[in-house]
Amino acid sequence: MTTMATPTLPTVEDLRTRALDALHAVGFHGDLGTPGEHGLQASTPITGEVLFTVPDTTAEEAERAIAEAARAFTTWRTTPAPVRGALVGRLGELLVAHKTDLAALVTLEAGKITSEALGEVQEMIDVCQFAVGLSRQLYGKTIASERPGHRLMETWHPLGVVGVITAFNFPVAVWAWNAAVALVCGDTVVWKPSELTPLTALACQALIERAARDVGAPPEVSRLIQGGREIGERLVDDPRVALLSATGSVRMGRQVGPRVAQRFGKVLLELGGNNAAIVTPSADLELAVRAIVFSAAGTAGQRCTTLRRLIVHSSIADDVVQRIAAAYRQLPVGDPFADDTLVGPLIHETAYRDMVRALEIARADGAEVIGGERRDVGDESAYYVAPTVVRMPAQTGIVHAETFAPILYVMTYETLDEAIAMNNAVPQGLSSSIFTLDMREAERFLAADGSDCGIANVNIGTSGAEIGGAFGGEKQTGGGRESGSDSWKAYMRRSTNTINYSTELPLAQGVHFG
Ligand code: UN1
Repeated sequence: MTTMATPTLPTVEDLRTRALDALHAVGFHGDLGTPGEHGLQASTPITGEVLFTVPDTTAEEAERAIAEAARAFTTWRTTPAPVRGALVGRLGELLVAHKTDLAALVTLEAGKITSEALGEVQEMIDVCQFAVGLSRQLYGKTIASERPGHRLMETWHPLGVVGVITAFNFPVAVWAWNAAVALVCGDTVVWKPSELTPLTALACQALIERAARDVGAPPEVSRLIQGGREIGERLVDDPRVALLSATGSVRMGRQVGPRVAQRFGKVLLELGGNNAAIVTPSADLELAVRAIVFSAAGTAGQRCTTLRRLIVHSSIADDVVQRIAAAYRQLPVGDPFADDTLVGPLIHETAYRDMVRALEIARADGAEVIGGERRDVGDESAYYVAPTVVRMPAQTGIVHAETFAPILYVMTYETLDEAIAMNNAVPQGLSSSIFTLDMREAERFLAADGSDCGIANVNIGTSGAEIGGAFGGEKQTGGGRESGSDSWKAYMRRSTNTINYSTELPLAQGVHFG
């Protein structure tokens, strides 16, 4: 027991009441079973207890959901895009009205502290607003034709049913990134959320159905299927699912990617990250440490974008480590609903075991481990840990793996080339940062021979991206891009059109035929 731990956790009755209040507020009035009944066990990492049982989707129901979405697509694709935007606009309004309800469910099921849970719902609102604007900006290009009296252009059309598989750690935002953009693009959506977060999924489904009713859109444009791997596999293998957007582990992506490719479906993969920040001697250390602590310890280290590796110039390494360790000692760990908590629980026992194992391997490799102990908060089935700084003699072994826990490995470098090489020397390629006040170093990091990641930042951490940019990463992260910029193109098909408005029939490339 430490002084920083929350002395008492809420009771399971408290948590059930919170969940029901939030679900009823968003308009969910379905049945929930009691713990232990057949179905998905909706548990909370706050106490490790099961709150309710959520019916899982049967094979027939999943088939019906995909069929309904496929049928709805036949009318949705020709509904004018700005009219489709109205549905997403209404969803955004409902999210504004129910921000705290949905955030409470995110805290309950994912264990996020309230501020981060609210931030996640804000991310949904942001992407809805972005998508509404996008609904009037699905532009194609007009291209100069080589033939007289001809026009060459590109038209973007809806793709079909988009299957969305999401992870526990962003249980609502990642659905919204996909659904908001897919829906304005004229696609319909079938969502398979993590089996760890079924209640937040029910709440989102209630909101999108309400939004559809309010604007007169067919509710079948967005369907929810809940269950384990077998239910997700239906989206993977069903030829009616034109695009499968899947967020999860590299292992999952390795299986899903080839299976969808086998049937010539499209995939959008958001897999693991192993994100690094370089801290150079010119860095504003006060700012850098604040950014590092949020990126490494926030969400208890359970974001894809979590900072996992710190590559510090040897001349400042001791100072940086001391500052981070001092900040970590001040971080309140405990009940994520409590106002002062900054680090909530790990999602489950397996996550805790993975963390313990990673630290054992690091120690065996000669690491110095600062922090990282389990915090006793009075409930043995909940897993609260102190964030840890792990000084590694070199970037070896376990540092190459993504462990979903608040572990920050620290390595030193001498030259910027070496630091960039270390940044890039892992199999994953999601996010990266450099802390420097030297513009040459910053530009070098962002250049073609700099960071190889999908996200490369200067003087901010690796996590907490805005929705306006395209989100995703390279290498084993899977190559997908979601949310802002021109990510919408992944949700549409491109048609190249050549129009001859002349009375002649010139052939391209100067070919004469008869
Ligand atoms: C994720 O961890 O799967 O950049 C998504 C961030 C958030 C999204 C993270 N906006 O940290």
